[in-house]
Amino acid sequence: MTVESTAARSTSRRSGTGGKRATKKAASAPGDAGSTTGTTAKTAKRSKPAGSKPAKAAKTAKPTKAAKTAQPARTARSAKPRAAGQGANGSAGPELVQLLTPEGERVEHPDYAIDLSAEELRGLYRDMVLTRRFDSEATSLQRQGELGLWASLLGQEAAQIGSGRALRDDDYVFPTYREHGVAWCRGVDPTKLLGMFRGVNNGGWDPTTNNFHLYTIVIGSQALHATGYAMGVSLDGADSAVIAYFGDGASSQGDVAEAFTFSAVYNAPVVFFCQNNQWAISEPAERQSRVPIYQRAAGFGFPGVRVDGNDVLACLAVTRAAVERARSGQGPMLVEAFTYRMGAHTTSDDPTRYRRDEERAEWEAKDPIARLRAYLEKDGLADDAFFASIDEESEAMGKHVREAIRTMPDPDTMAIFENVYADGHALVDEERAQFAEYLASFADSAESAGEGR
Ligand SMILES: Cc1ncc(C[n+]2csc(CCOP(=O)(O)OP(=O)(O)O)c2C)c(N)n1
Ligand SMILES: [Mg+2]
Repeated sequence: MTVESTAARSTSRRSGTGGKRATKKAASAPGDAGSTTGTTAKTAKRSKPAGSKPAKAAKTAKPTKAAKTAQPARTARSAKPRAAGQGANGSAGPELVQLLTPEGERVEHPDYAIDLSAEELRGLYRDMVLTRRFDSEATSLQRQGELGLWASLLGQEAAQIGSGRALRDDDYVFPTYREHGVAWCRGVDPTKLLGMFRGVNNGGWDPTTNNFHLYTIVIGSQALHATGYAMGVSLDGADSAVIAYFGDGASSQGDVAEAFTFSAVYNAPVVFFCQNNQWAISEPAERQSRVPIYQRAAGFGFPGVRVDGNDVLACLAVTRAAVERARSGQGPMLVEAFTYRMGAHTTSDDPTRYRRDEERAEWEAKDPIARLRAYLEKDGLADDAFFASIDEESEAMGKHVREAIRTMPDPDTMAIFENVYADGHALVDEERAQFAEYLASFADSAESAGEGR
């Protein structure tokens, strides 16, 4: 019995046979501030009360000969760190919210119910397949020299589509640089995501059109932007929710801790959606936190929950509950989507330098798309014609992306000096003039080279 295939309290069920919508349980399900869906309170050890007699200090004991001659022990850390890669496949724990097992079996969770029509389920499948196709096309385009860099989301489709489809149009999203699936759900033209990675613009879309902010490279900073925005939403008296995406590595950033503090204190309607893909480039997640990331929320005074990030239904149900909670004035919530980055960090990274090959193979068995497909097939929710039509659409998507990148206009070279200051700046003007002069010097040499021929 694996953790991934069994939620201890879950029972098998077919889709459409009942179950309240997750949102109805939102008020109580995700827990009151300070609680988690896990069982941490029971396991927390009490520290000694202040003033109690300290244990004999180690320094009073005479050192043994062996101790004197031994190399200094690696005792600086309270717990021995595991080697990089170990633990990346670590157990997600019994607290993992799951509604679809890796084998495609539908299971129930007492706090997070969801009841989707066959059409909605097929829609989620389509979203994930097209997102993956777009992503793999972009990786290929980088290899062909069309993009400077690409950050693949391979393996994280369920976390992004599930959470993205839980949002309303008036909600606002603050992504990292990897949220291509969320962008798809927001209706951002996928080809617009490529501009920054090609180096021809600083973003490529208007964030106000789809309430999808520009990609953010400064790790964790968007958690603060989201919190400030959510505080503004509250002040406006609106009932929109805000969602901030970030990774396991970002959870160590001060910005994220500050965002947690401010959002809790101001009861801001923000959902923190952490995709724990188990790696921050070459640093494994166990080097970011000694407790599961979702449990950190309790210390800030709001609930956290760990969801199977490769289960699109669970991600949808949990995020729906979290955004409904935020809209109804109950403040922030942390969702930790336990998933895996099947590809490299970016196309500049070589993961074979720091992680085991078997790891990826183990996670391929939990593939988010394969598991939804297995469920659709087993339960007769989609037929061959449907899957064939998605394959066709996927091919068309690939073609569209390739054509778009090859016809993407290069920016004016001098555009780099635009949009630095709203009202201009003397120093930027000086640099612009110097650069123009520098470029002009090439024109002279090109002319003289031509004369000499
Ligand atoms: C403030 C800051 N520090 C360092 C970096 C370099 N950097 C880029 S991605 C990354 C790792 C992020 O890992 P994680 O938050 O887990 O997100 P993932 O890429 O795994 O989705 C780092 C350290 C950065 N962009 N910004
Ligand atoms: Mg990560």
